[in-house]
Amino acid sequence: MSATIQIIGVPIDLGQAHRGVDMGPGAMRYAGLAPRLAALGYHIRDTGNIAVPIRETLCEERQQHYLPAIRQICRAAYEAGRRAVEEGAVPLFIGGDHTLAIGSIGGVTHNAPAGLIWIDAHADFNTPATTLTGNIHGMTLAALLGEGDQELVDVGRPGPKLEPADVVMIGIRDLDPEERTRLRESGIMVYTMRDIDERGVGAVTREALERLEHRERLHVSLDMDCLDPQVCPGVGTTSPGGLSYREAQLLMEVLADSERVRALDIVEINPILDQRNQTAALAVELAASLFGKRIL
Ligand code: B3U
Ligand code: MN
Ligand code: MN
Repeated sequence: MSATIQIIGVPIDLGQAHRGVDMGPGAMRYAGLAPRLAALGYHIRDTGNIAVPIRETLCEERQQHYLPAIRQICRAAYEAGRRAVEEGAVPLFIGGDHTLAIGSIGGVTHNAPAGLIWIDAHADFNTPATTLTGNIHGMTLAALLGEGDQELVDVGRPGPKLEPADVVMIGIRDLDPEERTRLRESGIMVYTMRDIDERGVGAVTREALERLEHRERLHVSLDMDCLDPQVCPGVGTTSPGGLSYREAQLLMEVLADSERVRALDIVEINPILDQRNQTAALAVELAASLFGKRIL
């Protein structure tokens, strides 16, 4: 029997300021996500989108940075992820902004721990005390490690969902001053763009896998702004000096070789800012590589 990949759309756009990320799940579906993965031999189960309220209906939550709605959506993502894993499927969460990972990673670690490979230009390691924007997508990883708003920390089950030693970051290049201090003191292994420039993405990714050797299952959280804006213009927070097309492909291929990836998030695609859906098309190609597409 072939492995099942369950596509879970989370069209959340409440964690950041730009309109349009709520259309990310559609953009990836239209770019052929399901047939691309089915062609690799997987059984694909698309369970549609998690319900997300329209921002215009939440005026009174604006001052709270939409925290109540975000918590509720993350709780639904948590349950969807937990159930997918219990049914033996590989959950593929398509966003939506990166706040969804509070739920997805929580759900995937409900019954057993997992290692997390966080691929992003940003660390999303702010707390309400350190953020400069108030945007909750910049606090996702802090919440998963038990820091910041307790209502986000406790989504799905009380307390932290990960230990610092369970997390490796790749592609980081844009940190806020106090976020940077927090990250340096966190004990998380961080591979910045400088590490990739100096050592190459293949060596860095292999070392990242070794760092997570104590965890058999891996969750990959792919923020598309890890890529260079020249190849990936359709994201809300572009940051120059990102991964090239080839580096991103190799990163996925090396992760695929490990045969340990059991869950994936693809987040932050904003079709309004994109050019002819190229960012979603690239996301589909990267997902195919992560799930085992080989050149030869
Ligand atoms: N660190 C900034 C910017 C940011 C974080 N994540 C994204 N942008 N995509 C913040 O808002 O916390
Ligand atoms: Mn992010
Ligand atoms: Mn980012």
